[in-house]
Amino acid sequence: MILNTFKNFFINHIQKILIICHQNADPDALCSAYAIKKLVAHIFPEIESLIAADDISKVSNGVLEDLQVSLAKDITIDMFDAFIIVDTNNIEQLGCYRSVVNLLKPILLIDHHTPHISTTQFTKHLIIDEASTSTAEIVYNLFKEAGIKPSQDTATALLMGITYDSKHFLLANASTFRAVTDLIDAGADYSAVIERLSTTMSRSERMARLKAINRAQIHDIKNWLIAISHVSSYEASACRALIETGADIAIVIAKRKEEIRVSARSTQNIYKKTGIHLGKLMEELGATIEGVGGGHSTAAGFNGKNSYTKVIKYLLKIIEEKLENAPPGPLD
Ligand SMILES: [Mn+2]
Repeated sequence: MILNTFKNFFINHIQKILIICHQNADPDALCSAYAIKKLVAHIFPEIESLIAADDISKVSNGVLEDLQVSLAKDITIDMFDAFIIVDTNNIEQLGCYRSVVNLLKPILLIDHHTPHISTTQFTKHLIIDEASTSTAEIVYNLFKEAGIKPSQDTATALLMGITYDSKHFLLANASTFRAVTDLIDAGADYSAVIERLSTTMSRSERMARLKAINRAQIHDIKNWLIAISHVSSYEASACRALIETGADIAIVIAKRKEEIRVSARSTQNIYKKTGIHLGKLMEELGATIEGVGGGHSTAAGFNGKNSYTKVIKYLLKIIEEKLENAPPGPLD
């Protein structure tokens, strides 16, 4: 019962509480903090609560405007009796607020990440659900257990956090959707959420993506589509754009003076069927051409000094070799 943990925390004589988000706070952190503030006001109306973050992300700036809430300014942490830390699995991520752990005051942690060992050492007040795709979903569950229907604004905030952190429901599970329908029933404005979260890309990033698509060379190797392109910046975003557009593997190179940066992305499908591991591919590139490469199975990068054509030639050769004994790509 997470509500018990929440209520027990307030047994401490608390008059003023600070709700702290991680550095570069994203919409999940900010919206969760906002909804917690509302929940505290509902259950413990005598307690004053403020929200703080060292800084917030660009999209979160718009979210703050939507919620018409401001972050605490000109505060010192010893003004508060207790702290709630949201969406943060590592105290270093609190930035200028990381010293709250040294005050020996009550701290409640609400999060959906696997907690870092250093984090669980300083408090026993933990509401952690790693199965949840967002912290906002956990906060929604607090409202639900308390039998409190969130206001329209709070419901919209929670839906915003859930939508953002579940990557627009790519990572959602049954409880995510249950939360979503409840929140929409409570008046959450889904179209406002989508509009707020989809206007996050800068013009220069959109331009880089469009140029990457325009310049892409497409290699059809055993029906697998390999797209290779170049931009001057936003190479990772350009890779994602090529994958979203239909490539099985996307490689985008950014040339910067003496240096080149290579970003690579692939679909889960080609990784599962062919075993091509981009992190290893980039490591191999680093062993052959001056530079350092590495990463994950479907997302990797390389930084080096060599020429653009040499890198492309090498990567294509390796991919071709690896696909030789692999099953072909899907045909419609
Ligand atoms: Mn989160």
